[in-house]
Amino acid sequence: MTKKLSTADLPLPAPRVSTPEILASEIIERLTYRIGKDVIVATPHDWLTATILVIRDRIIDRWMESTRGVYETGAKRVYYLSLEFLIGRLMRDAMSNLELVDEIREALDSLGVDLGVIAGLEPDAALGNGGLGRLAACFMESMATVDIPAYGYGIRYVHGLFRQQMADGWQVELPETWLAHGNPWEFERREASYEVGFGGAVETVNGPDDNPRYVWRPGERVIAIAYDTPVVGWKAKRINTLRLWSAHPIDPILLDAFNAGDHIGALRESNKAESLTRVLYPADATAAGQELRLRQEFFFSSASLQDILRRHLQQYPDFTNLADKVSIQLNDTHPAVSIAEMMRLLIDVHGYEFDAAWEITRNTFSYTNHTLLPEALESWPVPLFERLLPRHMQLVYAINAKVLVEARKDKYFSDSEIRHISLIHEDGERRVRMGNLAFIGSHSINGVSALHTELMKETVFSDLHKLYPDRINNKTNGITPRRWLQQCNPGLTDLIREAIGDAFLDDAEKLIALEPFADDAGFREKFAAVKRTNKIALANLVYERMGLRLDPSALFDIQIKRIHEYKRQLLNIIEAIALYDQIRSHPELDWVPRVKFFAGKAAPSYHNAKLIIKLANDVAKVINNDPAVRGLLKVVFIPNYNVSLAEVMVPGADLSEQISTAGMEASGTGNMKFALNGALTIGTLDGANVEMREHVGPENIIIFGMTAEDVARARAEGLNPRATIEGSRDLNQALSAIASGVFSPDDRGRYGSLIDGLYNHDWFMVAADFDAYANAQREVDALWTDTASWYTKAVLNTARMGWFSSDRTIRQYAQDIWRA
Ligand code: B1N
Repeated sequence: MTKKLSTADLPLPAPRVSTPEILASEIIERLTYRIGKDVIVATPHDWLTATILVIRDRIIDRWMESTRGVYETGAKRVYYLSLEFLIGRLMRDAMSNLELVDEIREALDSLGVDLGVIAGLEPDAALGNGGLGRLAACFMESMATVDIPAYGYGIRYVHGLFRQQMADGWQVELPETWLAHGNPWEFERREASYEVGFGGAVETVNGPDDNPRYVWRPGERVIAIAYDTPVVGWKAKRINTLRLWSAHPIDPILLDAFNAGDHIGALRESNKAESLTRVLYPADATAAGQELRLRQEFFFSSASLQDILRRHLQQYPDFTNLADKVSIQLNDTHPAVSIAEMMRLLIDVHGYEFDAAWEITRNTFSYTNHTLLPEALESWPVPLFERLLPRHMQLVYAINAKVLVEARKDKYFSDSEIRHISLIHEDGERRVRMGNLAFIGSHSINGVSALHTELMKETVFSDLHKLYPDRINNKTNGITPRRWLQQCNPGLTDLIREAIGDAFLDDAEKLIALEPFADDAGFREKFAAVKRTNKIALANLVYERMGLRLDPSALFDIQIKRIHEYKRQLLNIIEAIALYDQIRSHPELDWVPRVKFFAGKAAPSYHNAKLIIKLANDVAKVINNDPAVRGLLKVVFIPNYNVSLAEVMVPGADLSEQISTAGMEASGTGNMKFALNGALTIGTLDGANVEMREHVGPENIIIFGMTAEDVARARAEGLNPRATIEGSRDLNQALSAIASGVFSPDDRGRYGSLIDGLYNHDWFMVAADFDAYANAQREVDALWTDTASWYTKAVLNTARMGWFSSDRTIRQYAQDIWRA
């Protein structure tokens, strides 16, 4: 028998010292004893792994301290449930937040290893599609930074977002294999494993006649195994945990089948279980309606909730205080089935009555909505939901009954209002509405920018908002300034430190002290020099990857984000063509040299998005090779956009394109990254652009085009895009060129349908906004020519963007929603 020891009795490991000499000797130690390699035969990858292991050891002590601290103080824990975490690389983030970058670089230098080279070998953890997943990653870092005990819960996909390759300008998707060399950041926790069921039936067990109890007997079961990754906050004040679930079979091999000679059949169960967490759905801002997706959602929701409840019971006798000790934030509706699973666990497993369970559930959960696009609102066919989750289906009906009776009897809601509030969509095929479930089961529902939150109240959730007027609130998104300024732009960071000291590193809003430097010509020149260095780095990347030479003194104009019609890459490309025509017709004018950069992935099944990528490449080929352009305009589509590429492109931008159809981009977060790094924004009054204008000042951002209200009105009244096109010479000419095959001589009809869409309905207001956009671009040209005034604005953007730190966002969640 071993005696139970408290940590006070235990000898703790000696704190690690981090001089370059000690770090170097530890790296050799890891290389030898963990990896089993001699220095002479070590590959760059071995050096990377050895270095990560040394950094990791410096995280672990504080990680355990952080976890211990929560137990001892009884502090509230926040759980962030997200089907996506778009993390990118971790090594530089960890080194930088531990403040060890210089020491490690020196240690590696002494071993003849280049930190930059091995850092470039670390694969991106691309467990997300775009903004929603990247927001989850920024939030994890900020929760550690502002000292909130938090756990992220998600799925450990074997294959993250696909790798994008170009084949003759078309997107081709290849599997992504971030785990190929192992993952030194994660810890497998075999002891933290749970059963998750699917299918089967619900049995009634004896209870009093008026209160029967139910148990779910699933027909299939899989095991969820936890993998933990430490999340280091700024200066390593706190280390939180990202816990990702992997699915495994209960019986890896069906012995009966195996022994009967059916060797493949014996693995069927195993393959089925493991396929659950094999791949991330590549859908951004669209609902992925397949059964496997619902299985993924329930799998990680159930495992996470079982884990959360188990942890609670280690500390408290029951769940009456759950909402005081636990907040669960749902990142969109992807984990919304958690609400039904919480009810099942409380009622069926822990014996709570329905009303008590409902009270606990609603007080514990909160929900963030990230989009109003109808195609992104998740709903599941009732027969599918019922077959996969029969007990949850019962609970959804029970919750619905409770809410609809309340709406009808107490609040006299009309039939139409009741129809909108119901958890079951009834027009045509009956479906379970996950947004309504998330709303009804939460005490807080937030949007991600001021405009988006107002539109939520007026559109998708107007009736629910009327029923529960106190629930909707706004939490404007943010970005972590560690990754998106300090780490990706060390040159600018050093320049700012020289000017205003280090306070902004702890509090991004202190960047405001930079304001007076906007008028200091000497400072502006240094700012411009840093920008130029970053542009050269980006130009070098383009040359190395694509063999294309770019002039770093040209205006670098960048649009990077998922390819989606509402984001209007097409508007940008059409404007490039119009500019191309003008440059050729007016060689006598002083055109501003410009490079238009694009990067981004299209959902593999999104036909028009893939066509837009091909068009960008077709247009690039023509413009870049036309001698009449005299190098004044280049168009570049950089393949395989990911977090690491963004970290090079964002610091190298002069102009940031944020040109979505107003009312359609919930917030955007790329917009914030560019402005923080001193790019000017050309954008619509959409998402967080609206608040950026308020912060940086309307004279320091270029806003154009229709407002959300204009768009709503135009759609309601119907508009005449053909007349608009015919009324705009430049637009008309550019569209005719595309439609007639000027850019696709090998297939002249390639873009016929894309352009027809503009003539026929122009749903995204590309034609409607074209002239305003083109005029705004010429305004940008004029500004660029006045270098002093350009950089005054650029500096003011950096100085005034501190509010968009995700630390601010997280503090607001903590104060208003989590009360943590
Ligand atoms: O979430 C970001 C916002 O900044 C963007 O404006 C918004 O478009 C993005 C289904 C989504 N909304 N919805 C998704 C992602 C994956 C999926 O399967 C929907 N992504 C957003 C952060 O708030």
